[in-house]
Amino acid sequence: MRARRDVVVASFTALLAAPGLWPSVASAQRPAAPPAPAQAPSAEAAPARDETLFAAVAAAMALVTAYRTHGHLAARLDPLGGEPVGDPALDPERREPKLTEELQRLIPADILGVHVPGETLADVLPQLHQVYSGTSAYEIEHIADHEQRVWLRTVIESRRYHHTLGADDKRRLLERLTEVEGFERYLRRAFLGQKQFSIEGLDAMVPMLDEAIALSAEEGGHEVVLGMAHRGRLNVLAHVLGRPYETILREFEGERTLEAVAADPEGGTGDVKYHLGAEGTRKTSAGEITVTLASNPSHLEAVDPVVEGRTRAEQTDRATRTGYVDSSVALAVQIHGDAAFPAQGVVAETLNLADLNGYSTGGSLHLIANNQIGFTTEPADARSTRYSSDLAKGFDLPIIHVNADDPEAALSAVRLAMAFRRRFCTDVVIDLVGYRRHGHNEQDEAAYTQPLMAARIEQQPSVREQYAKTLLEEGVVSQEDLTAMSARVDTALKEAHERLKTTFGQGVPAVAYEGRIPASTGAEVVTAVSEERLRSLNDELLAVPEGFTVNAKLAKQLERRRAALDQGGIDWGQAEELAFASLLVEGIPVRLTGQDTERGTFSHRHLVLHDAENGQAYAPIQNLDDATASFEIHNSPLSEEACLGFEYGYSVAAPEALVAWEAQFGDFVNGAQVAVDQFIVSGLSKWGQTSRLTLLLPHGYEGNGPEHSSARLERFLQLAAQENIRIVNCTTAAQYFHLLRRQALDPSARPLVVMTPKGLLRLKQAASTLADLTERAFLPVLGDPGADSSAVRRLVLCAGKVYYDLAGHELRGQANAVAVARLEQLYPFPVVSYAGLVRSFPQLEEVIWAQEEPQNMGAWRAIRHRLEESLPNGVRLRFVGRPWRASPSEGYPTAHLKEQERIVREALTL
Ligand SMILES: Cc1ncc(C[n+]2csc(CCOP(=O)(O)OP(=O)(O)O)c2C)c(N)n1
Repeated sequence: MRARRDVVVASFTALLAAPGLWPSVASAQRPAAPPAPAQAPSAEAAPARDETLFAAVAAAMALVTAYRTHGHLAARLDPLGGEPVGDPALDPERREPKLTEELQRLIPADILGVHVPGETLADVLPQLHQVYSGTSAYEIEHIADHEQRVWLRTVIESRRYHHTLGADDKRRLLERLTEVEGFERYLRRAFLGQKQFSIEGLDAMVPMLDEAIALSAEEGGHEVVLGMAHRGRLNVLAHVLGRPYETILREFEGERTLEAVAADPEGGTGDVKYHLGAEGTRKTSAGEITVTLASNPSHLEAVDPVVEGRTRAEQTDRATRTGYVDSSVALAVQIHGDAAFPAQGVVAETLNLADLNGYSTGGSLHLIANNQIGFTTEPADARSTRYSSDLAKGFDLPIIHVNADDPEAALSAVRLAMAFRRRFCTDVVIDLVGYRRHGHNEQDEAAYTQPLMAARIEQQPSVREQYAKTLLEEGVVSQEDLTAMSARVDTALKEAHERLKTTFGQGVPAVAYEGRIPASTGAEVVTAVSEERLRSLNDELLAVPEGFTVNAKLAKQLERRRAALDQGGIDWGQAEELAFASLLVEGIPVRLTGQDTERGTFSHRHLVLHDAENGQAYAPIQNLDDATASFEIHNSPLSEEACLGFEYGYSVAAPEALVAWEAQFGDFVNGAQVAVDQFIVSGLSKWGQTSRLTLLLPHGYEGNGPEHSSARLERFLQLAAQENIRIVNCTTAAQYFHLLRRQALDPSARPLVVMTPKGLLRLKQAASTLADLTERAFLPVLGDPGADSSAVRRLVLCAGKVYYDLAGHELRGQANAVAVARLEQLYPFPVVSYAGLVRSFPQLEEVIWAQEEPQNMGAWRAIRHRLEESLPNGVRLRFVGRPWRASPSEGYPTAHLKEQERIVREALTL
């Protein structure tokens, strides 16, 4: 050990002597270095002074590293004056040797590799303190990428993005803060006690968003997509989106007078004012840019993936083969709550999407609106980490903390964040540390639970007041300017309010609501495709480039797809790819994602092939000669909520595209229940927002246990109303083909839930012929063509795979008086087709609804009244299926088989 240390000492003293190593240090200060010894001297022989110097420089370097790594612990981030915890590593006196001022003056800055100005450690130390422990602070040293770390250190220490504002910019900033504060104060005065979720304490957020938007426009962006919860949302709507004051005041008036109630989508419920989305156009020096605030449910952070999906859709050129993504054209901005960010799992799920091929938006800006409280819960009870932002460290993201009462520093934080994004296409987090001036909302009393904090806040001048004082002292504004500024804001609000009042009684224009969905496809949607086109697409889908080696086993399976067009046996995977391909040549883009979706969980799809020799991927469907639209296909990460939310966002922003998400097994979709409940099924009613998002939910009662059987059909049926979604369980490949095409081509867009099968993927009886694709359309009800209508006394109606269990059972041949039919579309319920089916059996005595699910699950409870409504007098309706159960199916295959047999026998036995 000792010998090694000696060598180090020797080489360091040699370094000290090297010419040019101390260029910026006056020779008087320069320590006299001994000539480099030819051989390493023993420790005893080395001059003690050099050893001290060596150790001092090492300590100085460690001190610099400590500032970079832990400087944030000493930063003045809390506007309420909370003392930073500090860190002993930042104290030069606690270093070994003590870095006294005298010693500090001996250590040249050059060898420390810092970018702050100064010649010695004594000069740079205060600068480092100001940079890393001022009203901004940085966490960057956890980042694994060396280039990013070095870049960040350089720009942070050289303050490249820390602009000092000119007088005009300062006045503009003060004006903005005056508007922000004036708006909140006016609302509170005019609508005492109504919820506004005031921004006060985090007012800087609005000019920060202004800055991000302006920078995005400068970089050539044409869209900024924002997602945020309640806090400060009205202020953002008014000032960032430019929604006229009147429209927001109308919402407040609507709470006390029906006269002013804003129009909801026809027949919809509407939503509270702090959930509504909006779109605005901002003029910037670089031109106009669209700003979209995504509609948002109460469920905190649920909007995060939606924002990402919307942004990705904006960035994607769907006229290219694979959907070329240009992340400079749109920026995603997610505003988080400090309690929600570390605690809601969807945040982590969404962060995990950031760098994935199928999901990246080239870096999102995250702004934690950190008011140091979550409702009444304090950080100590809200998270196990020091900062709200710590989760982001695991994703290697830079984190900028900034004191919300230093608005200029807050703008600098945005400039740095945007520069980082531009350079590295990576997410950045800004933790804006402020406070909450009032209770959680305007009906709460903060002093009940946080008496000390509330008392402290009462003493705290607002950021506008503080900034106005600074600008007064700097001579940038006069007292008269300040008075005029406030008066201007107040007058604008009063005038808007007066104008609004004059419109009361005139009615409010209704929000347009899209047409109702026809239960059947209707004449205008042609889903059949010509034989010629299908043949040529089929050939192209089976073609691979010269030299590409398809796995031999797979090649045999794929070859069957060639023969299937002539011999029949078009299976699910083939019908699906033909449907997609036919859409692409008609100019309809398709995006398909899900867990292991490229191959298909059940190895039935194989849209992406992998060269057996070199592993390279090739997707024939992305290379169709006549395709004029993109086909995006991606295996998703193992997330349901973020992935489904993302696709919802994408589908809303790309209404022309068929966007499909596939669950691994349909049952797992309930991991995304928030996305289903809060966006997919209710978005139309709440916000007038819908899409043609398609959920593929593979499942099957096949003895694989309660988590692989049902896909929870009942959940979707319970949520279906006012024709908000479509729910289908189709039983042939051709039905699936027509369904997909209808979903893409139907002029009235709605989300579609497809209860896709597992067992039917390869079942011969479920396969189709070419004629089924060239001639027919999707049929919501499939009758029983083999039945003798006049003999039928019982109609067994079912949905999905159980049909084949019934149709193929040994009892079926003996049950002449029984017809077995299929309800392929469960919602909207095909009233006319069902009534026609029932009427086609004149001797009918009973209808049995046969399902595999327990009686409290599946379709029964949702469609029972529909089944009854069309029954002729005297015809009974009966349920056959599993009894009421707390879990969807048996865990043991033998128990499953027994139960399955019982259901089929009961349904078929007269
Ligand atoms: C998923 C979810 N759980 C609970 C709530 C109820 N809730 C509304 S706001 C809030 C506190 C949020 O605190 P924070 O994230 O810090 O945002 P702030 O309100 O302080 O701006 C809670 C618990 C909710 N809206 N969503």
